[in-house]
Amino acid sequence: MYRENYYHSLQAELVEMVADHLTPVALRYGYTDTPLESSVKWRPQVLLLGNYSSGKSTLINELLQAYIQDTGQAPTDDSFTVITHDESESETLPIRVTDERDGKVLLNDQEYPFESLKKHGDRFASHFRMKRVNSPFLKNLAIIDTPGMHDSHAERDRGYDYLEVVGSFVQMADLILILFDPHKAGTVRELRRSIRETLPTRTHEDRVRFVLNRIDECASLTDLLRVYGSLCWNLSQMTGRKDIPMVYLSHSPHAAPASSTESEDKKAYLPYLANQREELKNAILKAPLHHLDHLATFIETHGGRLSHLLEALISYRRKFRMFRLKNTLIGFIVSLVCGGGMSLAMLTTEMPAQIGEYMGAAGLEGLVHQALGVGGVIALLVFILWMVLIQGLFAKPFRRKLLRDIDTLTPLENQSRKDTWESIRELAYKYLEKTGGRFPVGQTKREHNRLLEVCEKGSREVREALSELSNIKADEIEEADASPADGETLRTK
Ligand SMILES: Nc1nc2c(ncn2[C@@H]2O[C@H](COP(=O)(O)OP(=O)(O)OP(=O)(O)O)[C@@H](O)[C@H]2O)c(=O)[nH]1
Ligand SMILES: [Mg+2]
Repeated sequence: MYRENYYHSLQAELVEMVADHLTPVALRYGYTDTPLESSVKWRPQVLLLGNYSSGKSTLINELLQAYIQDTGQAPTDDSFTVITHDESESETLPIRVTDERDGKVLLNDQEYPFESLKKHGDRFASHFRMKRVNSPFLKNLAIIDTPGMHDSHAERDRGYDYLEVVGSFVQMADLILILFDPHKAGTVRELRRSIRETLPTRTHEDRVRFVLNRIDECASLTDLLRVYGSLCWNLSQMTGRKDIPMVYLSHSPHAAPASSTESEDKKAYLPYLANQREELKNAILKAPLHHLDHLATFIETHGGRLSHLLEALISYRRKFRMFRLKNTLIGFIVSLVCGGGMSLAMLTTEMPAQIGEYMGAAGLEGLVHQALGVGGVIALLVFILWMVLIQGLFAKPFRRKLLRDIDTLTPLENQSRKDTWESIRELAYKYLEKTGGRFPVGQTKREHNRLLEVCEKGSREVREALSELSNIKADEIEEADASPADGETLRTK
């Protein structure tokens, strides 16, 4: 209970951190259209991806201990189904689907984090749904079943951009299981593209688990090793990693057809591998911890990007201020030269004639004053003219040049700076173009300082709280049944 309370309190504070410090900045500078916290405020999500008939739905039914998702050898399901807990229904009743909601409702309900998926259109909405189930397994997490991936499908067949949709779910998910089966161990085109193009850009490796499912269908241990080797080779091609990722070997004892004694003998290896299904279940049950980790990374990533964006905007204004300062100085010198030139011209043309008329010292002094006065007025006029016309005339090409060389606004000394800049470069350009570079820079500086503070101090303390949480053992659960007071979990807010 203590652990659970600690978890919920930490999650609430992280979401609050996003809502209070990141979202207002993100909305103001066009970084997002919807509040950032809307995609992370919900419960932990486990996403199941894989080729068709790899056993995704069978695994879900096994976890929930009820037939919730349809299964079958042919491609069975072409929907994204969110399966979540129904707290209102007693868990003592038989496990079943207690409530179903269609995509249109889900995409418009603020309670859920799917608002940002509206961009995928109506065809996607009609392939999106939610099932609420009274299974205790779902108490702290939601599972998302997805349409199996194919070789034959082109994007237009589905009516929506499948890879984009998968990308959006991948971004939201706290744990992603990718299932393969021995018949198509990493050879399905859509799955290859998802792993190659979608996963690396939208998530972190530690949130992805690879599963070779249906291993009971390998004819022998040799066959299994051959399939495993070929899957690892395909994975290394898709992920670009040299090391072999951990692959769970799993099968569903309930789904396997009754086999003949001869093939049973060949599969004598199976009992040694059966426990990996258990490990898989345990990994899924740890999704809440991944969720907190995901939230912390979410804050670091988006906070880092936003502060980089603000830094570039402030640098733009600094460069422009330097330009104006230089230009003002030049204008000042030019007006001094003009005024001085005028005074000199007056003195040199008037003085010889006046001296010829034997002017007195007072007359000479008056002439000098007059020349200086006229020179001063001329200097002032030239300066005003310079500031109003010439400054404006030079400012436009300077602003255009700054936008053209937008990469010079920020130092890109390492790969991580290059990556964050790449993700907000376009945004910085659009914002500067839209505002013409005129925005309240004082406010931007304050926001930038606050973001740095939240991201650096906040993320350090979040990590500390996370490691504290993972150290709380199950047997301590009962010891302290008290929730930490609000604001105690994290010191920074
Ligand atoms: N032998 C064996 N059969 C399995 C196993 N897991 C699932 N199956 C069978 O494989 C078929 C496909 O399983 P599903 O769970 O429907 O697969 P899916 O990945 O959900 O397929 P789509 O919804 O079409 O993407 C079903 O007939 C299952 O009974 C397994 O571990 N071993
Ligand atoms: Mg299915």
